[in-house]
Amino acid sequence: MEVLTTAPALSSELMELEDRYNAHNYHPLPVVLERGLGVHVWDVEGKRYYDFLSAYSAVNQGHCHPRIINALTEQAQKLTLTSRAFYNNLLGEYARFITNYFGYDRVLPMNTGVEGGETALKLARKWAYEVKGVPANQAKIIFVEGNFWGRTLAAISSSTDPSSFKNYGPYMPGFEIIPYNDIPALEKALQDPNVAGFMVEPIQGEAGVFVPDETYLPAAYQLCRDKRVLFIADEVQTGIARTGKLLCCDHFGFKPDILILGKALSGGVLPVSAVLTSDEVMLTIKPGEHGSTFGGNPLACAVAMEALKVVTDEKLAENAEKLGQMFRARMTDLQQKRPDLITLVRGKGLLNAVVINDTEDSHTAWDICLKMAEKGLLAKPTHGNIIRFAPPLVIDAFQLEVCCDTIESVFLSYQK
Ligand code: IF1
Repeated sequence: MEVLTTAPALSSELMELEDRYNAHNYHPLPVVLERGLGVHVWDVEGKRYYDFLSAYSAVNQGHCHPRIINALTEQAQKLTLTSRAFYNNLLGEYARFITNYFGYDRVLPMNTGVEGGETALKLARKWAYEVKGVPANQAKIIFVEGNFWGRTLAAISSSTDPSSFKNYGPYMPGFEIIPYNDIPALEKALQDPNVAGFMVEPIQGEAGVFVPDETYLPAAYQLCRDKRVLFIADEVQTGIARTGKLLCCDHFGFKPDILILGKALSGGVLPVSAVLTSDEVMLTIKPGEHGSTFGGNPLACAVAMEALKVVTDEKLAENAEKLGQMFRARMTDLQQKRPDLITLVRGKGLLNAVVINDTEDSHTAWDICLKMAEKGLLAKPTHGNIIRFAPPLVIDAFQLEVCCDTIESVFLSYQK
């Protein structure tokens, strides 16, 4: 990993320390952060940045939200973990709260987003065998090209990105991958009576904030209804108000059969994920047939309830909708000033991306992110030539204008 020669001593020293002793499974921007509050983070030299990545949409409520931190610290001094070998006093309250909040019969609490995905797929397979009547070990799951739902062997078995799956084989059987945003392809795949579920991100985050046609998701949902296939929405990144509604699927007026949440479910304070679905699906898993040491721990319950209350109380979805429109208007204006540099702007709510007019392997997007970092704004390219912009949803109009001015100044002065 190259380290900026101009990086201040302490940052350089800490980057080299991580480089020496940590796995090299990431290529971070050369910024060493040590504090965060709201829309801001500070590096070890005390420089302040606007955070336009939000830990991949895990800090929608802003860094270290006081109410969420308070919920964490209060519960942490009472009881953090019992395992599910015993009841605890918060899981029942949390389960009632979150199922009412999203409108589902039941929740299965897990920790990371990918565990949520794995849980959703196990539920879909079990439901297929025990309710739909699919023959043993014949259940199929349909995924779309460009999906990303984590790093486990099952998750990378459904990936079309070599950096996710290369040299990790053999892969999970029973997975079929079809083009995204393509209803005829889904119609064809659902001719197979053994299909248990269709798992899809309403907007593809990692692939580069791909927003499908407005008709795609509702049409896909209807096809699943017609063929008695479970529509599984991976809202780990698009959920929790990120796209201008509580759930991205809310833009299209249907409720997924299985909903997967993670990231901002805890406000970025600790790993909390959840799978929500109906009694018919959820109760196919019997005692001892699935679980996790930390799943449903009282600390996570306390934090997640407060994190969700903050989303409602601070009207974060409404703010994301309004400021997202402002942001895309500013970026579209910028695209017209620099059509040589910006191909297009796309997104929904405060999940947006600027596609750079260069090849995936070019360093243009990276260089632009380095220059934005120098000017106090943190963003990171995804897939080489796409820069994702996703600030915490607590950002206000003034701050957003200031950040758009920063982004504009970097793009207008950038020479390839
Ligand atoms: C990395 C980005 C990647 C997700 C969706 C499930 C998960 C994720 C839609 C799994 C996780 C993270 C993982 C992190 C980078 C980031 C990411 F899209 F957000 F940018 F990689 F694609 N569903 N996304 O986005 O959740 O198990 O990580 O809690 O692995 O590099 P997790």
